[in-house]
Amino acid sequence: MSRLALVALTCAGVLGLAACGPDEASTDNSEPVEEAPAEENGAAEENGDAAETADETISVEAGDNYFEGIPDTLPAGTIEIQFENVGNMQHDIVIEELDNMQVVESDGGGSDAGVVELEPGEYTLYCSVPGHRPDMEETVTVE
Ligand SMILES: [Cu+2]
Repeated sequence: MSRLALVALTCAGVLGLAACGPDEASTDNSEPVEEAPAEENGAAEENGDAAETADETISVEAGDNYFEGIPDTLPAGTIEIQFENVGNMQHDIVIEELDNMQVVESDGGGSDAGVVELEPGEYTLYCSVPGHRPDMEETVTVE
């Protein structure tokens, strides 16, 4: 798609057609501010919609009984967890250091998403379903 087409789409969608006369469309250099952030977001975040408020989005898979996809380190800020439970049992992710806050939870075969604010430090993420924690516990360093 051409740059002009992108500008036109952006204007039509966000500002309305009235704001997009021939003047603005032809002065390409005067309005790069409007479209640049949108393009950067699209490139940097895999899930455009969900990522709008999150600094980082991670995808975690849970099974019977394991976690996959919880990173060793995360940047401080707003973290979105997209949770997919491919097991048969219920699983969740609870953060011990945040008063055992449950961020996501799902029955077997389901999914969930949750957002959590993390300051720098060490966090223990685990599944709070009785008996699961020994196999489902990960330490994450937030920096
Ligand atoms: Cu579990």
